[in-house]
Amino acid sequence: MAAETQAARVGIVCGSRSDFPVMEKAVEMLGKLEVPCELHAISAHRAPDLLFRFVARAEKSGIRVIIAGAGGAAHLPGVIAAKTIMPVIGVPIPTQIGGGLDSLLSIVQMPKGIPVATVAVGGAENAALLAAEILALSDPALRARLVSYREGQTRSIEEDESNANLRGAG
Ligand code: RP5
Repeated sequence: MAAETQAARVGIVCGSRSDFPVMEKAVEMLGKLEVPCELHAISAHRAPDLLFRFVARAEKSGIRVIIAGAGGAAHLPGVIAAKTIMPVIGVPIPTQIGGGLDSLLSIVQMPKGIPVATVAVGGAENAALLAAEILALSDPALRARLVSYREGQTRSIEEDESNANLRGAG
């Protein structure tokens, strides 16, 4: 499923359509930052050839970072990372086991040699922000949008009514 019509710079893959509610948060965040992306559901164990085709195509297209979400014995991010030099960010999907502890450990405990940068369980927004930060290293306009995003979130906390008595305090 293409989330944008412009050439994608971030490829988002998850193991099942049941992961979409989590991974769509990454699509939304990248949209806010004006980073084109595309979202796919490709199981690493049920459709490995299709997954490899996706990675090979991503290598040749404008995709520069991959976000991969999976639940349970979550091998998808590691398998993708094994097939590409592009940075891969793993999103552990919440499950019935310890709220997603199985997914978290499966993704974060990559054996040496093939890294996967892992965010919190369900942390698709942070995966998108990290992907944008990687792209921003060579994109000053995107860097400026990230700075503005951070300023906005700081401002919304400072302006929260619960902090009214701290305004102007040294
Ligand atoms: C993993 O198994 C997927 O990433 C998903 O989180 C989990 C369950 O998949 P479905 O049974 O919903 O297709 O491969």
